[in-house]
Amino acid sequence: MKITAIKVIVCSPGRNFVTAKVETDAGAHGVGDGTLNGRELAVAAYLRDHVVPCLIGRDPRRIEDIWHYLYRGAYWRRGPVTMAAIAAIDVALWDIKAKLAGMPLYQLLGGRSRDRVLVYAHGHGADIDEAVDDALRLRERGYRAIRGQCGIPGLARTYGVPVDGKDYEPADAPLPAEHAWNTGRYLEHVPKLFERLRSGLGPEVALLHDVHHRLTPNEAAQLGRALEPFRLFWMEDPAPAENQAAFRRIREMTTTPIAVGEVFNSIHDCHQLIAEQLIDYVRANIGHSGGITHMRRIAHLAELHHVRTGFHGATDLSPVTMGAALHFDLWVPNFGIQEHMPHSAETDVVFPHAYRFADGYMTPGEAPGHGVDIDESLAAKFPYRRAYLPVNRLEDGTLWHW
Ligand code: CS2
Ligand code: MG
Repeated sequence: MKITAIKVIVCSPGRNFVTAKVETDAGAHGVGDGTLNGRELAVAAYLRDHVVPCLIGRDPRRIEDIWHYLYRGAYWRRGPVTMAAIAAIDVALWDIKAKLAGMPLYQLLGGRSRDRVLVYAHGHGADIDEAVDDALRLRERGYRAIRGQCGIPGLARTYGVPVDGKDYEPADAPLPAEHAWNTGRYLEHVPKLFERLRSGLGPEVALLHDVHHRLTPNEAAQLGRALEPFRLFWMEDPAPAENQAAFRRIREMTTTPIAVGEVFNSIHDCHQLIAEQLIDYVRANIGHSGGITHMRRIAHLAELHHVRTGFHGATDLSPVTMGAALHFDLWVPNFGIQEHMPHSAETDVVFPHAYRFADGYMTPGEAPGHGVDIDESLAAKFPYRRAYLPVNRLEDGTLWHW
């Protein structure tokens, strides 16, 4: 059996996506997601120029060998562009293998460990009242886990809070917009939001919050302590994690659970965080961390140290990553939760998929493979547009973490 062609498709049905479609002489094709928000064309070029020519004629069933061929063979290991490109190929190959076996992917991984996948939704508002109303609406729609974000008085824009009826975090500016950040105001306000969310939603709803890397370890420890009375499911990305040992400070000071890892692309980015049990949830995901083959290693390492998965599932990961993630979530023994941020209607039609949401949970469907495809002719109607997320500056002009 041979790989006969690999198409690299870049489209923008609401936001940009990079998709690899691997074709074989056995009839079955597979689809993988290589989207890297704001750097999409770098992954597309990496795939087209450096990966596709090396794979034509190879046996698509040799997933492990192809993974190492692309990882070790590049000589230049790791990095978000390389690992997103490897993920796109890896997920497409798992899709093919499961289709050839006539099984949904979760069966090939080892079968179901659970019946359905708990997901969390994004609740937000310009102020606390709006955020609480939004969370109550999500609860009515069935969600049992809700992330809370709200505007901070004195700051024109805050991460996770959409304005002007736009989609959340649109990444729509042809050059990055600049926002202002003030840590003191943020630390003062967020505990008030969670006091209201906990009293408004009751004790059962799981509450989450994303700090988006903006605090120092000591400030993160302060926030974690202030949030303890509201029993969060997790506090996400409380500080930048390039320095993994820095999380010891946060860990020692607070019992609020910690989730980190949406910007990670390799097991080495989280090895110390996991091995020292400095976090509770690892957010590395299939699309950015080398596909199913590599994510399986991260999950197994995490299992040894009581760390559970909490896949990043923002809409800058395509429905292909969502489909593959839900199969993985249904199987992986140390599953924690899955982020669910519904895609736009245009994205959903370009990527027909078998997964479904009901009653606060998702299921990947029973279609052979990962159950997500791309409609190429429809995708061609949505050409790439350059689009960036914003950056942050402190009020004195210093560039900060966004
Ligand atoms: C976020 C992401 O979903 C999340 O938790 O942190 O929306 C993140 O900002 C984007 O994926 C960046 O591309
Ligand atoms: Mg996040």
